[in-house]
Amino acid sequence: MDIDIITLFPEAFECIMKFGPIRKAMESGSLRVRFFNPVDFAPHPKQVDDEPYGGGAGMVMKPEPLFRAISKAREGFESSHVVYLSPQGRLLNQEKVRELARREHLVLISGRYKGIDERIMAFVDEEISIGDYVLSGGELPAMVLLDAVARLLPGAMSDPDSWRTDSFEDGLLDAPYYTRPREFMGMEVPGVLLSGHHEKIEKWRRYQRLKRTLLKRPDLLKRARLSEEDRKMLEEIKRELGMED
Ligand code: 4GT
Repeated sequence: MDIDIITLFPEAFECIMKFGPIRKAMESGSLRVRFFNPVDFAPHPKQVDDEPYGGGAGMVMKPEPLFRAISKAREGFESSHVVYLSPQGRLLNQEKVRELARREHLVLISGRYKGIDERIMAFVDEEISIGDYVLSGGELPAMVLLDAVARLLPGAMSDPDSWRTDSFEDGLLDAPYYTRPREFMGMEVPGVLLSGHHEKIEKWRRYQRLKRTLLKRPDLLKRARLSEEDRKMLEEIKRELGMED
């Protein structure tokens, strides 16, 4: 897929392009990333921001350079999905990430200052937020989205099956993990993980995922894909924890 990023600070993305899933997806040919700087689309004197109408503190990104950058990015694509990263957007989750990863072309707009001129929203398909907090620019949110999408593309992961057990893949949190040594500061690795009994290990992991989700993010259980066996296990966990309702 193709991801184009509209930003005043393309250099900010350098560190994440050098390693990890984004680099791997690019090397394997499943991801192309380009940058469009509104400064390059601004007429003289290359002004990309201006004072807000109505007054008030801070500057606003001017519409023309943004529009011209979006139009340039869209050239040659049949369908482009334009995303503006902003605190006003819908919260990003793994379901949305999966949906975006299926697109042919994403255009991500990273804002600065107080944000972009509202009239640019006429050319935006979707507004996405990465959480309920304010950042000084949309670059970090675009990097978060880029990383989350890239790791789902073919060739991005050294172990391509690894995503199957990710948190959220079926709406549950991930199970706990342990590695060597068997005993650390008096704490033992759960015996079942050393048993070599695959069925028991899978069952233990499922149990742990359900228990963790119930305790840490019960809100997720409402939307999780649960089998009949999962529901039974969940009832058992609630009984053990004295959480019967
Ligand atoms: C937070 C988020 C975001 C910002 C978020 C426009 C100028 C918005 C600064 C930008 N802060 N962008 N996407 N929570 N700040 O996703």
